[in-house]
Amino acid sequence: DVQSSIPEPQREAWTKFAPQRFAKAEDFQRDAVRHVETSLARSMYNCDEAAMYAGTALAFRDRLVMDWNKTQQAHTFADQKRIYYLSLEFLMGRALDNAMLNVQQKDVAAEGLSGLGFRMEDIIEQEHDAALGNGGLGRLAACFLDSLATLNYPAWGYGLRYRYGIFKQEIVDGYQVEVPDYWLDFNPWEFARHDVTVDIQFYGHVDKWQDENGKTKCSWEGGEIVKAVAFDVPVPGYGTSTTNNLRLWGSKAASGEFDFQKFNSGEYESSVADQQRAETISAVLYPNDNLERGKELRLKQQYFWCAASLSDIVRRFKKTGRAWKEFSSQTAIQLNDTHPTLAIPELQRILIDIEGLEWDEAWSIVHQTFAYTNHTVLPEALEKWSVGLMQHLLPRHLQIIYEINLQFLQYVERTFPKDRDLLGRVSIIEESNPKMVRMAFLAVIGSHKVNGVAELHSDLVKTTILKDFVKVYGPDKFTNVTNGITPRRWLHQANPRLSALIASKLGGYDFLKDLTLLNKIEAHVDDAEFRKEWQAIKLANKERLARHVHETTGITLNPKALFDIQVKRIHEYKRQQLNIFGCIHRYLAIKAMSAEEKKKVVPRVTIFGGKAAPGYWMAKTVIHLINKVGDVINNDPEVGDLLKVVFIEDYNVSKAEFLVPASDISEHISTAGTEASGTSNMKFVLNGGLIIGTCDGANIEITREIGENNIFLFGNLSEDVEELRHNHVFGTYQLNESLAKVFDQIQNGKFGDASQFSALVNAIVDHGDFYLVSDDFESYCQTQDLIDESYKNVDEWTTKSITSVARMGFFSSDRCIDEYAEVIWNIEPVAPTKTDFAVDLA
Ligand code: B1H
Ligand code: IMP
Repeated sequence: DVQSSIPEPQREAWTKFAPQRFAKAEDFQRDAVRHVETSLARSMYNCDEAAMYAGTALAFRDRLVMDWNKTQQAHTFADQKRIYYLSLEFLMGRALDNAMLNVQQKDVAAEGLSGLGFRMEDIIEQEHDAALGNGGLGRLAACFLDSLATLNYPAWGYGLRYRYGIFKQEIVDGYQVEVPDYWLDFNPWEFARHDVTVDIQFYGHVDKWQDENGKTKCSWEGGEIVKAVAFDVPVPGYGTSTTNNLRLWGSKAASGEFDFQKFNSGEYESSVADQQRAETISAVLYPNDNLERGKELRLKQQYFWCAASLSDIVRRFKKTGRAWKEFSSQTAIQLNDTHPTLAIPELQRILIDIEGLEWDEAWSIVHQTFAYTNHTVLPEALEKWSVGLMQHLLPRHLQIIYEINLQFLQYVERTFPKDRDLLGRVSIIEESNPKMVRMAFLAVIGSHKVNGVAELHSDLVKTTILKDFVKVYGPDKFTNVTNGITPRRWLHQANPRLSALIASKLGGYDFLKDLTLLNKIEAHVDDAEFRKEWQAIKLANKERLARHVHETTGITLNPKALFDIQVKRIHEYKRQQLNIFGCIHRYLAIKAMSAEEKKKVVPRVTIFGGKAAPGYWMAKTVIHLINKVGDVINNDPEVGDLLKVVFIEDYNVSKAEFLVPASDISEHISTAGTEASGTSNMKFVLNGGLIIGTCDGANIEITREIGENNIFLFGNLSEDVEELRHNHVFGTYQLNESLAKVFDQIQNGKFGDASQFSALVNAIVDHGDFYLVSDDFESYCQTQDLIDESYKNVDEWTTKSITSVARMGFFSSDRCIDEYAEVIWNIEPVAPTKTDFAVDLA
């Protein structure tokens, strides 16, 4: 066998010279200094913070890589079923802090850095975020990778190596301006595998012929080839040596660097054109959240990434020498939304056209292998591709999709012979002009399980967009896995002082691996010292945020004020407009107050942050309004400390890490039934903030866990939405009175040129108020008043805060991944190797 094929003396040398764990600060210093000198060619005379970040990252990378190699070997030897998580987005954020904490060597490094004249916080700040995602969907994928490694599952992520992640947002005169995010200048966390490449085909045509047995065969011929190159990123688990792999594909021209013939004949520009065309595929992340826009380059990205990943997965399976019928008991592939749905016809194509399996045998392997997670029921986000575009780009796949559809529809017809309309409703092909391929339907048909991401959402999936498929397949194919978040990044890393306080009461950090242990802090809810420290931590986190706001905007915040935060992508369904209208309402109320009345007001700071998709004009208008309202309120001497409105530029994962611990209240106020889950709601509560929210997404389960006394719910319910919308269009609907006064101010030019904001107002007044802002406004404002009252009672507030944190154990992504592993993937962990390298195993 492979293991015993290495002779003993070689084995000894490898073991002896492999990098060791840092036993003391000096060990860390030795490696960091060596890397600054030899990897960067710098010296102590020009070692700035950026250089010391690089030295630190490389010193830790050495440890990670040792564990990574061992893990990959162990997983290969274990020969167990693996899970492959296909996601077009991985919103990883920074890696160094996470790596230091996961291998439990941050203290040693901090001491070492201080001896070298640097502060840990400054070094961590040097790192560029890996922002290969839009929002919740991409960050969920990142939390899942953390949990998969922590729980020792044999798992790989597959994604695209975008040269440009989500754009950087600048606010200029109150408007969003997008700046490209080139993040690869120095990225110590990726390993280019120039030897791991896959040729990916596009366009061309399909040849049909009869083989020697008279069987009809198809092959995809011609077109163009682009090369996929693997870039691997190590993903360390917490307190385990397991370090999994995230493989990101970069694109480059298949035919070497550029066309020498053209170059030599003087056509310099066109000689590089092919190369540039190829590299364009992985150049940039599409910046849309919950919105689909049928662009050819996006479809190319999707196929490029699916085909490269499947080729890699199939290659790895074939190395085991197993029979094809074992493929799905060795391989689980999770589709993160419909973006990787082309993997379904691609695997079918590989099996029938290349490996020579029969259709039925291949299809049973395919649909046993895949499972599909739906993340949205918003119609504008459901992917459809025109048949014409697919015919042009992927002619063989379109044929296979038609065949899948035919067989499916024949089955439906046999099973429900009387329901003729059903066929049209469940067909993968929408008979519109132009005809469209409905990717969600293909994903459902090609998967053995379909899940939503919170209970209400999973119910809505079954009763709305996939209702007919429940009829066809029965309810068991559909399930719920409520989202979760990693407590390593979102508590331990983001809020180290709170994590330490909890650890002091629980006798250690075991809760970071089993978050349900948090419930034990409820026993300390009356402990005066504990409560004092709890409050002091929140205040310190708010002071840190206030310093950031002062440094970046010049606005002075009172850290004792109630900090109210809404940070997430800007979207009409998330209703930042409701929040900013609420701020104007509050402002008008303060302006109307006597000096005596003002004394009773709870000072409030309302903080917004988030990006609008560059082409989403209404969302950009919301950003503009927030900034203009902030200008007026923040500079009104009659208001002073009582209200501040701040927009934080360029919200990203790293900013979330210091915003989340600084909230008293956070807002999760989507129109009921529109937010599939939300995950920042979980992050805020885990850090001792309370929530104002609608009965939507995971808010409902958070309420069930923490108790309805500990959350501020308001607004209409999802079952009422349809009728309310109908009333706007056909009923005798009256605009809410307070909201009408807010609109008067906007229209009078109080916040600058009124015409700039008319679309926002008209959407509510004239165009049916689809997101029901007016319907929920009264209830929203009343609930905000209730929050003020509650905040005045510091003791009561602190009790709510502690109790809520204690009851958040359910929302760990570890629980979530264990559910996927058991219910959907049927995979088991692989025991971590005992190594001398990074982590001491108990
Ligand atoms: C979510 C998306 C999404 N749902 C299309 N859908 C995209 C759809 O680039 N696109 O075309 C990008 C993203 N993102 C979010 O997923 C939900 O809105 C959240 O409620 C949920 O918490 C999150 C994770 O499940
Ligand atoms: P792949 O599955 O061929 O892509 O290999 C991924 C990783 O698994 C390699 O980098 C090795 O660390 C490990 N690996 C691959 N093949 C073997 C093997 O035969 N024995 C032990 N480890 C292996």
